[in-house]
Amino acid sequence: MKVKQVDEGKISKYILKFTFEDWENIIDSDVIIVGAGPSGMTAAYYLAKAGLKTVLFERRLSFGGGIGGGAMLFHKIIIESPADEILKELGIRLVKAEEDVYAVDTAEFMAKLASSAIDAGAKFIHGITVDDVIFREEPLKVAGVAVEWTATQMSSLHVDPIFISAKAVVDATGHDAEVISVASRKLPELEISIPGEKSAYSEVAEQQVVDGTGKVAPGLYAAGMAVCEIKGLPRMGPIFGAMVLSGKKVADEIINDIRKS
Ligand code: 48F
Repeated sequence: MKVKQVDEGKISKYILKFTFEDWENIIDSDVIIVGAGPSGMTAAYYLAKAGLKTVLFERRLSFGGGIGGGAMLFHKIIIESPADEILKELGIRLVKAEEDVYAVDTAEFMAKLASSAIDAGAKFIHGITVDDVIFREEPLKVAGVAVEWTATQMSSLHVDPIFISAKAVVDATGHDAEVISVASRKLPELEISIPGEKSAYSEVAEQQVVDGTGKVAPGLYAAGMAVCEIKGLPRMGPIFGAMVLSGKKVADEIINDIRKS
């Protein structure tokens, strides 16, 4: 076997060339999703599948958010109907625990959800933290986000971000609802109040998260555990049906809103 010789200069040149091609393309996106947890990746899958230019920014260098940790590091999570239909669509194997209740391997769930969203056309970029939104007046709306390298944030260096525009921004950042929290604090005119998440009550929390998913302000949407934080709902622990159903619901609402506009 003869291995093609590529020198360091070319390696660097191609990395920069194709990275900047991607960045130029995403600078004006249809949808920005913040967070590669179960709700964000499910939303990315359905949005990209509908043909929308979808970029997902993830603070960490990995996929999955809270999936990988399973339940107290045990490598299974629970899925209930009708979320099992979404997992089956993505080729994720389920083991039946009882009628309409299944156990799923965390590694398979993360990997196949990420790969389905990427195959559908969503662009995932890791190591990026979203630390603010862009807004417009008349009409008042969220029009994108400010992004910074996570490494720069961790260093506390004073570095300005760059901005990415979009018709819709999805906060899928999990328990802290980071994007909506910053918008609520810096843009009181959006009138977003944040009561904070409640302690666990799994039986009711799943339905309430799905019901509460959607638009928070013009251009700004909530999915997954961010919904609990901004609506004062209980947490539910390692049952994830509502996370994927929330991701699908927010995607459907955005597809509808963008097609109407
Ligand atoms: O926390 P996470 O998995 O969010 P989710 O989709 O799912 C929640 C469940 O995992 C679990 C649960 C279910 O019962 O309680 O916790 O709501 O994933 C959120 C992702 O967002 C990233 C973070 O690293 C994680 O991977 N993230 C958080 N803040 C930012 C961010 C930010 N400001 N910029 C970029 N990424």
